[in-house]
Amino acid sequence: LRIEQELRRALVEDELEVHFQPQLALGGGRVTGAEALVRWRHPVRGLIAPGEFVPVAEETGLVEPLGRFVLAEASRQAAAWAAMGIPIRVAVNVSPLQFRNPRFSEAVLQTIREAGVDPSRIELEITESAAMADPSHAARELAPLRSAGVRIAIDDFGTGYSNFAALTQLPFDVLKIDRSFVRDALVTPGARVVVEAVLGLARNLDVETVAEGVETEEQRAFVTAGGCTFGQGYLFGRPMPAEAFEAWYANRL
Ligand code: G
Ligand code: G
Ligand code: MN
Ligand code: NA
Repeated sequence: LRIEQELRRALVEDELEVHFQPQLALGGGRVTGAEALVRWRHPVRGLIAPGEFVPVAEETGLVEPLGRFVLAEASRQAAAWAAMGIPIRVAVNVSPLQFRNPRFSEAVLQTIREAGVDPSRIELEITESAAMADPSHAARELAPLRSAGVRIAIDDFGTGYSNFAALTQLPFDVLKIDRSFVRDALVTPGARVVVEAVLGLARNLDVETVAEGVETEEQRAFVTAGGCTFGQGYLFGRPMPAEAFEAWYANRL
């Protein structure tokens, strides 16, 4: 209960902040995007990771304002970066609960419009399990977003139970291979098979791929050889505040 009240206060008093983790084209190494990851700058406890408070937000009806805050902040940042000569996309996580809203796409498009960002700079990450919980709802909500130019990524792919027939009916642009498979790909045959299968599926569906959690040169080489489009992970860069991201970006040029 206490954490719920504190989270309400955090939303009002600007204690939440958004960090950005780089995404690179595996062929060539160009920085193409960043994933927005929320953190709570708690006055006493310091920086709190989303795993500790996003579930609380989901249980207490705070996930709507939280999601709106992160999307608005990510949109504002993407527009500012484009104006500064950092022309990258920003990917935003969507809570499964938020996605269930029958007005989801409407609300998202309104926030993006208010931020004045080109919708093609925004990518929404819907988890595989949220997308597959109700494939016809997912198709209905994703279509207008995609028509407006927003990119759609399926997050944590490989961890859910995909109905492949339904998946092929979904309008999306990119599959994000869950980091557990990338981590284990060079260790366990099962994980390697999953990574190769997802890359093959994406190729056949003509969608792009992001390998998450790339930590080593060997993992980078493995997913690159398999034809993965983008990489994200500590090997390239950790999630960083916007100003640190700008310094990191400038350093690479
Ligand atoms: O940021 P971290 O590396 O600790 O992220 C942990 C988890 O929290 C990830 O699964 C990520 O998808 C989730 N997460 C991070 N930021 C957000 C957010 O803004 N909204 C939602 N719903 N989940 C987020
Ligand atoms: O579930 P989601 O895809 O949104 O996950 C993003 C999470 O993955 C964030 O918590 C981020 O900090 C974490 N992450 C990103 N890169 C790496 C990495 O290379 N290794 C590990 N262990 N975690 C990572
Ligand atoms: Mn994500
Ligand atoms: Na993921």
